[in-house]
Amino acid sequence: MSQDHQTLGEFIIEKQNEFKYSTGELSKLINAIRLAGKIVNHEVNKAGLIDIIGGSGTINVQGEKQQKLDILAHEIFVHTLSNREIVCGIASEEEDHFLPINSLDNKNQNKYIVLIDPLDGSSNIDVNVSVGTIFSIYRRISPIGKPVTMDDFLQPGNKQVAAGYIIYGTSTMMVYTTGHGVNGFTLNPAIGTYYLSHPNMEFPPDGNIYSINEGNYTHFPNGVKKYIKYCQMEEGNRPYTSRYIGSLVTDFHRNMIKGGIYIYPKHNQLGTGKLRLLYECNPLAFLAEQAGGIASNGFNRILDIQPTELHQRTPFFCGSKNMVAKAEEFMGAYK
Ligand code: AHM
Ligand code: MG
Repeated sequence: MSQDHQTLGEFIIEKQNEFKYSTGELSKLINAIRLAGKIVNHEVNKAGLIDIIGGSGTINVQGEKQQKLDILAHEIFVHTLSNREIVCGIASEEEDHFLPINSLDNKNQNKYIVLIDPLDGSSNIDVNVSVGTIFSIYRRISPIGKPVTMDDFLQPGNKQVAAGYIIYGTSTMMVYTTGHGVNGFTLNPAIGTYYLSHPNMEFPPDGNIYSINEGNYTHFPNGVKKYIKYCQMEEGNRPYTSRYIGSLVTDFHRNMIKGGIYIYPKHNQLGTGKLRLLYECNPLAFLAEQAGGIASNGFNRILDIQPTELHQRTPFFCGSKNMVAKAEEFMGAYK
């Protein structure tokens, strides 16, 4: 990446200046996520060495206890965000309850809360497949000066102020939106700086990739079964090609660049989807819409769902707008 490319730090400052009355709080928060992401990236990159320096539950050569990477990523994000005193609460896929953040000097004065999936797809780490961190930022609705409440976290996705992900892949990227389009930054690991590599990312309106775990076929709703057959039919630009990594951020990222649809439908035996509305679906839905795509539960817009619990799950249909619209058509026709 040449020096002509804008760095993420420069981009954040430039964008902050575009908001007339901005206090810089959101910029600081995104900066903290950028930093935590770099630390997690460093840990993820060492994953293959764990067998050499000591596996989970053992003591490594430095005498430190090894931790599972998803727990470690959770702790890195929570520490980085709470030490910098820029959020009033955090909810993580790795914790049952939300964490109120109160600092002694700055008692509950911060206005943002963060929801985070610290290391999504972590079962892929053992086989050296890309994983990601997903984050979602809201303005609190409870009064400043008081501890945060559950209602601050149970806001519909359409209230998000910012959302994004960090993908720890062949290269590490941070992709985020503050509601003005989607931009992607690639980390130059030699100097620890992210550069704007993917400005104004957009889902192509059509694509030829469908991403779904077809091993669960018998448990899928009829609409999804019929849609899969439609994807496989020879007509126009079909059959589509099937690509499923099983690492949500990675599947989403590829589909956004190439055009495609990701589906994690309701599992008939479980009665729900697998993915979490607050930590996974809402932030990716915000990004998808900002990139000209669609995110739905098969019938309705993800961002309009009123959450009732922190770890709520939902079916998820997300990607290129014409493809998701077609899948929704099948869902409606074969209930
Ligand atoms: P996780 O939060 O426990 O990592 O689970 C989420 C992951 C997603 O990254 C991925 O898309 C999905 O689970 C894969 O699930 P499955 O193995 O059932 O296809
Ligand atoms: Mg997850």
